[in-house]
Amino acid sequence: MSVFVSPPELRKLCGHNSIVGEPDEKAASNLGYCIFENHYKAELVDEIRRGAEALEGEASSKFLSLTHLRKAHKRIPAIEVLMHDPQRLAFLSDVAGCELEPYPITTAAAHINYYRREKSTIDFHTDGCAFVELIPLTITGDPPDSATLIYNGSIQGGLNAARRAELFNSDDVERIVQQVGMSVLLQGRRVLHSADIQNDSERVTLVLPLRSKNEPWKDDNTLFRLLQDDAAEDVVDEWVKDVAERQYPAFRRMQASQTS
Ligand SMILES: O=C(O)CCC(=O)C(=O)O
Ligand SMILES: [Fe+2]
Repeated sequence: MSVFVSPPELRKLCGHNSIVGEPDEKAASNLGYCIFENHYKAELVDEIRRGAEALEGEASSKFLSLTHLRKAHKRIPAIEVLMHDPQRLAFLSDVAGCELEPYPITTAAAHINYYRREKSTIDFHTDGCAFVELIPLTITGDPPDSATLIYNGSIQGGLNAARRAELFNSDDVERIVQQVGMSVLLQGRRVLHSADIQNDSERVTLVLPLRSKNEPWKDDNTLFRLLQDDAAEDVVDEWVKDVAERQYPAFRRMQASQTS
């Protein structure tokens, strides 16, 4: 990143919202979403864009009707560079209001979503990981028009409305218009959301999951959920190790600090 904007200043420059309603103890912070100019190096993003185009044939569609390429950082080395950029992580942590780290489960640590004409984008859902950074790589259309849809209400209420097919046109849905060069940081685990394309638009997006370093148990990626996308041999050992060696010890430390 070439420019660093401090979060209070950033909040003046960009859309920013907090999780609405009652205090949410399951959330890792009170950020709902924030949209901001990302200033990532053009050469790095170009390399990622070229890799994403070249690998589209290998994307698969299983869970949530989403066509995506998983563990994209293992296929496109430039993604790995961006994921671990300390300046990026410091900036996103400030925006989120808690220290963030890249998501540690390889199959779920970076993916590329392909939204193509006449294909579904992604069903309304909450994420398994606590936060995602959405980085659009290409948006085409006449004029280009693609958005992340955020339901401004309870997750269960939104899911019930989605089941009745009432959600896409609801006044309770906020439309965050995506633009290349901008990122959206979203606490997608605690906010019901989806994606939309209009005017024959198409969008290819790099999705970089993150979580709270201090509260890694705030994570909804059960093994059951991961198995809806991943083969057992690709995910079981890493998931068990993470829960046993990171998530649970961190939870116990938090409990101990509350009783001492
Ligand atoms: O691309 C978007 O607008 C949303 C993507 C998303 O929700 C996801 O990948 O989990
Ligand atoms: Fe999501």
